[in-house]
Amino acid sequence: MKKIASVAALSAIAVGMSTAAQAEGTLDAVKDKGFVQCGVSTGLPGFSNPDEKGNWQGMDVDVCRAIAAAVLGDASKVKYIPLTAKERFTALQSGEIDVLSRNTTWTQTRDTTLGLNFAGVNYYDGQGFLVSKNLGVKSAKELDGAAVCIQSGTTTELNLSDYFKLNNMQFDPIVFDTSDQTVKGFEAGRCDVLTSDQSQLYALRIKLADPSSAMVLPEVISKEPLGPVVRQGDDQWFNIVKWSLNAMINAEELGLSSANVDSMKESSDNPSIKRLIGLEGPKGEGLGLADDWGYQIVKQVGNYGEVFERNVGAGSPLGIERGINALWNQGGFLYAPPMR
Ligand SMILES: N[C@@H](CCC(=O)N[C@@H](CS)C(=O)NCC(=O)O)C(=O)O
Repeated sequence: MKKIASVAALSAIAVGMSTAAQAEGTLDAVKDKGFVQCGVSTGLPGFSNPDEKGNWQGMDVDVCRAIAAAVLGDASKVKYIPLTAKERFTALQSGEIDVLSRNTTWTQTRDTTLGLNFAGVNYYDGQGFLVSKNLGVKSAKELDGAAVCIQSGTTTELNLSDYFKLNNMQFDPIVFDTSDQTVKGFEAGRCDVLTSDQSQLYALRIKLADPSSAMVLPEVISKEPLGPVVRQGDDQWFNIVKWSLNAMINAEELGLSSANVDSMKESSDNPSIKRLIGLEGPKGEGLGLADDWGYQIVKQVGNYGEVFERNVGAGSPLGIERGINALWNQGGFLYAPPMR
């Protein structure tokens, strides 16, 4: 009952809000202020995390940067707003941010009852478990009675209780608000297990004082398609976010990268490439953007593969394989509609 009330309250905020962004449309509001306000996590390596100099980096950050490159011609024109899992949807509903790009799972409830729309998937994830090697556990099925460190306001919380119920097991939830607190709780021995999206387990593991003391169990207990979210009722902005992501995925499929986009612009005869960088085809008109919006994304941010490699792939401390996040024609799920 309590949950239903809180969802209703959030929807009421969504329906009742009248922010500047809403009145004039998010695109115009972003152009007027000169930057995109992007809701990110409070710090999650590989996805949205500030480096030593305070520069935000990660897969989700690169979605924000791509939108800024497409809309303003400058990927650096982003203001990052760190949000906990609990705060994130209200921040979007109230107009405090223009887009939420924060390892957020696309679910039916979130897509339909919060006044929000998911614009695509930038990382296919699934929930897993991290345990201390000392525990001597090899499978999640051996976790009956475990104390589990978990973050509030997440799908993780809901999946955990489904999984334990389905397997006739008990657990003791130890709930935190941020991932930093969750890792600290795990390290301090407040729980036997930490559960979250698998990608994040790798990210959190490298935050441990001794990463080799912990291991990720083999079970993946849920589907967590993560992607950027916008407010309902602003289709132009929804399209911009959706096609910024599609442009990165299509660029990889076409072999177009930040390194070769200039030479391709000079010499490529491939009509798909010419359309993506705005020399031919639909260009920017339908989106309300400059014709070179796709070129700016590829030049300044890169294609999806480049974004993946530098943030979470082999070239990063996380070292995650492409797996299901490979392109559709390379054994993965990534499939962007054609740009024509
Ligand atoms: N994908 C899940 C989980 C998202 C989530 O917030 N996970 C935590 C677990 S590590 C996190 O990212 N925390 C980052 C933070 O505290 O800002 C969801 O959308 O509910």
